Amino acid sequence: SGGSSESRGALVVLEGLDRSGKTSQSSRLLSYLEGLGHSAELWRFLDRSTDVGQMISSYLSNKSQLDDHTIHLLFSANHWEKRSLMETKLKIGTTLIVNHYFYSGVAFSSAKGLGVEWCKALEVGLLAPDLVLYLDIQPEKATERGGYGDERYEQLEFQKKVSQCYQIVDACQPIEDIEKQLFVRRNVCIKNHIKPRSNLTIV
Ligand code: 2DT
Repeated sequence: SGGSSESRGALVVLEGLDRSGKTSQSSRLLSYLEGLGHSAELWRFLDRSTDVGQMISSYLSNKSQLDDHTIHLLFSANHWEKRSLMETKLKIGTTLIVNHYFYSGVAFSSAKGLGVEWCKALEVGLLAPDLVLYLDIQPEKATERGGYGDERYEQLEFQKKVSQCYQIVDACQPIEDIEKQLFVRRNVCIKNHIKPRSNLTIV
């Protein structure tokens, strides 16, 4: 809905485990785009600037306990509360480079045993990315990179589960099965310039 395809910014998402290099790569991508004269911003989820973000932050740093469904709902709320600003920025031509989005929501929560469909359902209606870059790293390798902090999710055993929950699609399956698994399908153009080919779409 809305936003002319010529002028809008692109929604680019970087996904991957902790210490997979999202922050380094996203800031390089930002400089690159700015160097080309694009208007671009770096975002991240969780977004700690809101009340909801603060609740999640305190959960992650073990200052509060929350039921797994509850924390999933909060992460989802954190995506939803940023939706309209995200849409506004994209429509005025700003490209958003976002570290973690609902793919993480689904991967981290389903790694705890929540149903994938239940997790996904809450994200339906959010803006679909134009491009998702998944930085693939073995969880063991990631720990060697300067180690984790003390946040709740920064533990090897848990990260291993999460890495299995990110849905990397096996392209050798029957075509209908692959289609079912592709969470978001988009035509993407990222060469010298990021130029979305279509209007904003919705998950
Ligand atoms: P940092 O933003 O500090 O990397 O930590 N996560 C993220 C979820 O469990 N669900 C979500 O929906 C999102 C966006 C991934 C955020 C941590 O929270 C996890 C890392």
